[in-house]
Amino acid sequence: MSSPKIGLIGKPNVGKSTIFSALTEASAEIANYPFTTTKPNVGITYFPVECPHPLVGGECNPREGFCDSGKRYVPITVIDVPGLIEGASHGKGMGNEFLENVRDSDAIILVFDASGRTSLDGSVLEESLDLGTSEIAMVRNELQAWFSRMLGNGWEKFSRKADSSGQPVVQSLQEKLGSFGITQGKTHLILASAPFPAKLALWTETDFGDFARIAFELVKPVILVGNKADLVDHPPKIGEESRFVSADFELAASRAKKAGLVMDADTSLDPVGSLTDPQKNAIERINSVFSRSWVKRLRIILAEIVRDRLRYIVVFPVYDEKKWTDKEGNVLPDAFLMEKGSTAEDLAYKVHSEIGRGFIRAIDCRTGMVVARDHQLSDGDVIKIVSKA
Ligand SMILES: Nc1nc2c(ncn2[C@@H]2O[C@H](COP(=O)(O)OP(=O)(O)OP(=O)(O)O)[C@@H](O)[C@H]2O)c(=O)[nH]1
Ligand SMILES: [Mg+2]
Repeated sequence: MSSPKIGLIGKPNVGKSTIFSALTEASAEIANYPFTTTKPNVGITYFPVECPHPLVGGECNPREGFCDSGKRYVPITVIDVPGLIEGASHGKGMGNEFLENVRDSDAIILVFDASGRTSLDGSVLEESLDLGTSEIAMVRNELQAWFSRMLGNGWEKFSRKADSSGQPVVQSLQEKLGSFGITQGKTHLILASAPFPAKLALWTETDFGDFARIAFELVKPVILVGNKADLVDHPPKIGEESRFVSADFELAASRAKKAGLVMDADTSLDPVGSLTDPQKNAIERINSVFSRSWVKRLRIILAEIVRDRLRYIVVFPVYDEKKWTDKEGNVLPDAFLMEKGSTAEDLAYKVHSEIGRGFIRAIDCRTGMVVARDHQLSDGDVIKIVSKA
């Protein structure tokens, strides 16, 4: 099953790999110089949702992720991309290749340095410079320029064929956009947001650029995260919505939790048992950063991305509508994150394209009611699909 994907991008040395390591169990190389990461790191983080298993008694048997104290932890893939510099979209610093790794990301976290202690190419600065706005603009430009170039690649031949085929523009564009994880519905949304020429052969660089800009606004959200908040007393002003974190301290917190030294609540760490003085001091320092009103925890940001920006709900497909199991008797084996507004038929296709094609009806297992293919799913639904397949 393909889990949602979130890509981490930003200039070198801002702490992308530190965020990656704090979010996932994977270890990535972290160091205080640019281009530490030379190959993308891919790892899994988990998003907690309410598990409905108490309603059928016993435990559940997740195929992916796990269940703990009534919370089902649904996997999300995180991709840590090597640092991007100006010109990356044209291949500078291998940027082109790196950006390929976020091609089908559902959302992108643009990490910038909130402390202003790294230059645009990632070298460490002696004094703090207010670079937030320019580094965000640089990374965003590179991302959009890369997407726009990918879109425009081989356009002449593509557009000639598409225009003469007589099929709707959305459908033709799908050939190009499918690999970016952009569905037809989303393409519609982008096309409706600006006056794109009806004939594809008339599209120019400006149209590719507009399409890319709108794509990253509407369907592949870019979330700004300012890191190294521990190094400054106030958040920098960057003139648009942003969240601030301290990945170093997040990583320390996740290690302390793993070592059983603390319980990790939303804003603070509570020591467990008796700790040494250095351990107590370290926890105090971490708590003093996490308690700042403008500093956010990574997992809260993750929840905001999944719930508010991607607008995902969780749906549990099952085979047996009474026992909520698959054919082998596993209770609630799957938990899918799907966009709000998804239908019973969308779920059928997500389970398997054959199941989707053979869709007959679905059953809402919580109520026992039969629902039609265009029935919109709700958060926490347990659904049986009846299919010819
Ligand atoms: N003070 C402070 N330092 C941090 C924080 N996060 C990361 N760092 C430090 O910043 C340096 C770069 O961190 P990395 O995670 O390797 O940065 P990166 O963005 O992955 O860098 P590249 O792979 O070179 O693009 C390391 O020395 C980290 O320890 C933070 O929240 N606070
Ligand atoms: Mg790195």
